[in-house]
Amino acid sequence: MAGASGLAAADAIARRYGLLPPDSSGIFGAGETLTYATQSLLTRHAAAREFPPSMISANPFAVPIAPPTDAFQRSRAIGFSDWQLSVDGLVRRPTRFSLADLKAMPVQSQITEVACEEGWSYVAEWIGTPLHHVLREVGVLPAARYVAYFSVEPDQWDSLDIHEAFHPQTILAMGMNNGDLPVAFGGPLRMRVPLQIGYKNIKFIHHITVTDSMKRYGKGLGSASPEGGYAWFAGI
Ligand SMILES: Nc1nc2c(c(=O)[nH]1)N[C@H]1C(S)=C(S)[C@@H](COP(=O)(O)O)O[C@H]1N2
Ligand SMILES: [Mo]
Repeated sequence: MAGASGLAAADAIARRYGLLPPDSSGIFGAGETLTYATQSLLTRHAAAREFPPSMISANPFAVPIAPPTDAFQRSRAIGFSDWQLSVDGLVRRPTRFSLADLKAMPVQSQITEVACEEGWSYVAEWIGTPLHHVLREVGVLPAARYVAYFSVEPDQWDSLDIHEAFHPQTILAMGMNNGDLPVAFGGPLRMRVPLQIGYKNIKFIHHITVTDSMKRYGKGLGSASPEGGYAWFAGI
């Protein structure tokens, strides 16, 4: 009973502060709301741990990916010179960026950990453009609440709330450990979210959309993960 009324109170507070995650209904909904609301209030201004170069993993493990499509292979053969990131939705200036456009923006390097929900992790240096630079470039409209991002790999997509999207450590990674980002690790363009668990770090990003609701995407739970039983909010 105490647990149930605690969850009800958490739900009421979360609603008041606009802290309901997209997967807040359903069996685990109250628990997801409690986790998201408390953690996002705590971590909104927090930073993921950054490591010294001596901590970079010698043998980082890449989760095996589905065989890239023919279109991906053709792009790879020309050094991804035709790769496009389209950014649209609740923005003033929908824009298509090439990798060269992104590299011309301010670039950040971070040595952070990727942690998979299955229990392993590794530390690497990630080099890329902070997502907030891209979002400022396109001009996010005030109604925006989420930023959804999509891979060229089918069914690989996720979203962040607007605070996480503007977090200084959320970057569009194009480099890893002083080289180009290898395809196995999501090259040429990967969402790198060190404050969230591995599966939010989607590889081969080609589309970003800014929205006020995640209801229109997939089953409306905010990402592909809750459709498979994992939480949308996966803060660490
Ligand atoms: N496009 C795409 N992105 C993906 C995945 C995937 O299968 N396809 N796997 C995710 C999962 S479950 C994890 S834990 C991390 C693994 O990152 P790594 O391959 O760099 O270890 O990538 C995430 N991003
Ligand atoms: Mo994972």
